[in-house]
Amino acid sequence: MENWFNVLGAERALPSKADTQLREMGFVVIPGPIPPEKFNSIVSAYDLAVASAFDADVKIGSTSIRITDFVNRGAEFDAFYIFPPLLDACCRVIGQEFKLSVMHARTLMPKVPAGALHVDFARDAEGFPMVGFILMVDGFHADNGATRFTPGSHAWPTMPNESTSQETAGHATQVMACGPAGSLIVYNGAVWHNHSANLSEMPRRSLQGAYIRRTARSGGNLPERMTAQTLARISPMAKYLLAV
Ligand SMILES: O=C(O)CCC(=O)C(=O)O
Repeated sequence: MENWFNVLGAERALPSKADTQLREMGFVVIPGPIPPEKFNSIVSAYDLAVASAFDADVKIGSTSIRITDFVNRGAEFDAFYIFPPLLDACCRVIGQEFKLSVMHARTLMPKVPAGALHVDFARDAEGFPMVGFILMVDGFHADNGATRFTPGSHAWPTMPNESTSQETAGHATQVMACGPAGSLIVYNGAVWHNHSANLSEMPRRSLQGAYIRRTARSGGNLPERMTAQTLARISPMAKYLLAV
């Protein structure tokens, strides 16, 4: 069997400038795998997949709607979780064998406040346990809820104070991850982050996922949910990344 961790790590697909930013700031915005002229088909597929999801897979929160399991919602979404620069980032940040934990849609509703800063997975004795990615289905701008990050905070020993982090929405050290539709945010799961306020009248659509250590438990029972249709379509490398 192929040693995929070594294969992926050897490719060095993340440009060195992006690698430096990810290492120093804890996040980076890079062009995603689908070129702008073809991206409309992704937007249509997203809307269709969201509209046709069963209620059990839809979580409506106070600021956003989340729909689980985008591994099994169409071939259009396959390119995102096997994107070589993202996998290279996982090799570098996680530093050991990893797997996809979740991939879901998140639509931030119009006219909602910023979310409190948080970390997804704090650093531990083994290092950084998670790499997240956010595909901008709509362009992310300063006024439509772009993800906000506190640069360098993945290396801090402290955690964001959930009770005050809401007030830091406009703090000077905050950086908004903005970009045109199709851009991909890659971030270290230990960096302080959340969405900013969506002041616009429009929803902010995104596809989000997380890679974790291979020894950790996947979120959302990902291996159990795999459909025969998806398994017939995806590559051996994709199966390795999904741990199926
Ligand atoms: O939707 C966003 O901009 C932020 C997402 C986030 O904070 C998370 O998934 O942990």
